[in-house]
Amino acid sequence: MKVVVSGPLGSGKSSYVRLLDSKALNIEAESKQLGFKTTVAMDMGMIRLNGFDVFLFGTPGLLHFSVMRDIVTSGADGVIFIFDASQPEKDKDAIIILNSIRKVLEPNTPIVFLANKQDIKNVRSPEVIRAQNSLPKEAKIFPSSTRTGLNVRESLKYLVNTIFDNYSELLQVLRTYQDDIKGLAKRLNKNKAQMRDFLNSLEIKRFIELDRINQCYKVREGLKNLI
Ligand SMILES: Nc1nc2c(ncn2[C@@H]2O[C@H](COP(=O)(O)OP(=O)(O)OP(=O)(O)O)[C@@H](O)[C@H]2O)c(=O)[nH]1
Ligand SMILES: [Mg+2]
Repeated sequence: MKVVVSGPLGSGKSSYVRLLDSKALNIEAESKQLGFKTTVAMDMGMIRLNGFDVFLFGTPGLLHFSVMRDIVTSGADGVIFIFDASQPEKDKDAIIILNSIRKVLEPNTPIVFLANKQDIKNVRSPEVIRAQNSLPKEAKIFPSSTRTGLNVRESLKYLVNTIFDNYSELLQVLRTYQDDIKGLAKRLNKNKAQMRDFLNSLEIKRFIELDRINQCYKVREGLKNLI
């Protein structure tokens, strides 16, 4: 499963990925203009939840890295979107980035928001960020700190559970047809080429294990809601 961590410059995306995977890779560079290090390509990390691999990809924060942001975002199963609660002036860029990644995401891809840097005194609460950015009332916004770890794991678990809930109906169908790919194709109304792409993408997401020789697959164990 692919989770993308996005948000404006310096909001804490790389810190989020690094907290969940201490071996995470960050392709960053010192910016002469900014005077500090910024992600120029992406962050990459991996975390195992219930024996299930979740791949974390952090996007670059600079507005003009939009091509790279779109590449990193493509194919995401869910998004953690980080607002910098300490710097309202970054919200304008945040919304530009949010709108641009939404164009790349499949419709209904879940997005969980963070109101980050809550370790700093008097920063904005999730409700203030919701109001100031017209986020829908049903959007989940965690108060977080990628410095202390507040709600870092919790927000990822919440997102992964939402992704599982969205897939649960499909997973049920997949379990029924494990030894009958033709039956599955009929049920889903897909032709041979569509089935190949579909099963390959489920394998990449680690939802199934494909047995190409025997033309069957197995839904992986551990695909359940996280506690
Ligand atoms: N106080 C505080 N500082 C934070 C927190 N998270 C990150 N920072 C600081 O904010 C700066 C940027 O953090 P990064 O994790 O690199 O942010 P980023 O979103 O990856 O930044 P870009 O890749 O440049 O867009 C660093 O100096 C961090 O130490 C937080 O929760 N609280
Ligand atoms: Mg970064």
